[in-house]
Amino acid sequence: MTYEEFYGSALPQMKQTEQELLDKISAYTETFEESGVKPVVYFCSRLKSPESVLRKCRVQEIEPSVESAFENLFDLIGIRVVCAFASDVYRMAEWLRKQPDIKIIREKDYYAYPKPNGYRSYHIQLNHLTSGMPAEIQIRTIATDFWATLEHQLKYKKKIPAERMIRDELKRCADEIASVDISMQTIREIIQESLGCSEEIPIHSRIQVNG
Ligand code: 0O2
Repeated sequence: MTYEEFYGSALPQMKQTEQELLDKISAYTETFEESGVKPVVYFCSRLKSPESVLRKCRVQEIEPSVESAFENLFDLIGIRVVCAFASDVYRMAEWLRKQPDIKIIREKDYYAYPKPNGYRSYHIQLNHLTSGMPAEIQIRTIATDFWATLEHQLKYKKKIPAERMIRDELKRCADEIASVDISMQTIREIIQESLGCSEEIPIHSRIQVNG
């Protein structure tokens, strides 16, 4: 099924909302240009594929239709922002909360409180007030994005006998990566302190390595 067939007349507005959110994030990154700091390494977006919507409807045991998807799912429009350091993730979330054309519906801090499989990311579900459309922004560090991208490729593979061992290994990798992420953040803070500028957002206390 094509996107046009599934989303019908809602598709142009979805694309416009997606673009407006991308433009906002682009404007955010530009505010740092003069300082030479690059808190956002890259960002991207996607409209949820019809197959993925129907799969999620099945999992959530809701009617598998576009109407029900718009009522129940917030990530039909999805933006992913990949940041350099952990503190950049929280700074970005704080900035989003201040935006007048966005109403935050729900925040899920899988960065500080990872999923049991080791997944770490900060999810913000919002309503774009100009279009009235829901969207989800996922914010993570480049380190946790590396893990999530590879794990996403692996998790839809067919069931295999060593599944348990692979799950444990992936979790171990996620925790090692999280540990490196914290070390990189610490190095950054030491450098900043020695230069006389410190982070405004204390994050160490919020992050669990072994979630
Ligand atoms: P796609 O691109 O949609 O086809 P949310 O309700 O969104 O805050 P929740 O409750 O975990 O988070 O929902 P869900 O549906 O499990 O996940 C939504 C999206 O979050 C996923 O989209 C992924 O992008 C990401 N995600 C959540 N959990 C994991 C995970 O364990 N591993 C990875 N790699 N990504 C995850 P879809 O549906 O996978 O893809």
